[in-house]
Amino acid sequence: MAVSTVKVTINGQTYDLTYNSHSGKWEKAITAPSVTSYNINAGHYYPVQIQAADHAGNKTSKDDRDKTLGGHLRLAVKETVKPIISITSPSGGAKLTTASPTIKFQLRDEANGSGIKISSLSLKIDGGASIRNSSSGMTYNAVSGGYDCTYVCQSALSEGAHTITISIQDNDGNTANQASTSFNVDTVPPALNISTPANGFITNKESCIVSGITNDEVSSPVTVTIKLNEIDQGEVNVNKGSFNKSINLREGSNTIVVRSTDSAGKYSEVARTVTLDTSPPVISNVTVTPNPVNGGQTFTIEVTVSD
Ligand SMILES: [Ca+2]
Ligand SMILES: [Ca+2]
Repeated sequence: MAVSTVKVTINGQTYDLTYNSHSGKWEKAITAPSVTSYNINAGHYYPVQIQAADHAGNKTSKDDRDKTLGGHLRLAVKETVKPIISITSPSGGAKLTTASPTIKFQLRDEANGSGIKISSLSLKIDGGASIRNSSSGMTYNAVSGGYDCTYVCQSALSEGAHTITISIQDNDGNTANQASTSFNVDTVPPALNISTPANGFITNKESCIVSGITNDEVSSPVTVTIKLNEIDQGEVNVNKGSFNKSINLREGSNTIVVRSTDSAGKYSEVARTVTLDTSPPVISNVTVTPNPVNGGQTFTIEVTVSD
């Protein structure tokens, strides 16, 4: 008997195949479904069903569960859209005051995509060994379209510049454009040396020069503030680390606090106590004994002075 029709059904669409007398086969060129098969079932394929009928009205069908032909009736369809990596923290150029920073990033695949393959995650610090989704310090939470991830650096980073790079693939093997961010670790406050005044300085001049040298290894330039008796003395110019500023002391004891702050926010402070004394000593009494004194003899002079 002769075959009358052969049909194929994929993803709810049925197509008629045509007989090719050269090959003796039934065939058709079919446009694949636009959506990846990754999430269709556990096997990640579209089931294909074949139905054949003869002129007598007998029908037979085969599908993906068939013991012999089932393996050929599974159509894998892949999408080709790269997933996207967004590093949300730290921002580029950030100055971090911890040596064990927290890196936050998002992994997203497109709508109806195959989804993020979290086991393909690779995070590198300064081009070092890959840190994986299963690595200590890494957490990842499933969200719509992908994952929100957090990595807490497990060993202290050195002072200075570092770069994080992150790679990921989706379940269909599309590799995201690598994401990276560079930042500085700065755990050390600026060096600060006060040249003048010396601590405990006593003067009769109201005007006092506060001068010194400061700098920071990682996060120069620094800013300097001077407080006199807890009152800020205004802008302090710092030129290549050197600064000097004239301030006006009050009579008596004065407290000067100089603070140098780097651009990471770490600071050093030095305090000086300075005394302004503009009152001359007072001579209140003088005695000369004996007076008169005989020539060539000793006399004693006693002066009472207070300050
Ligand atoms: Ca994709
Ligand atoms: Ca610093």
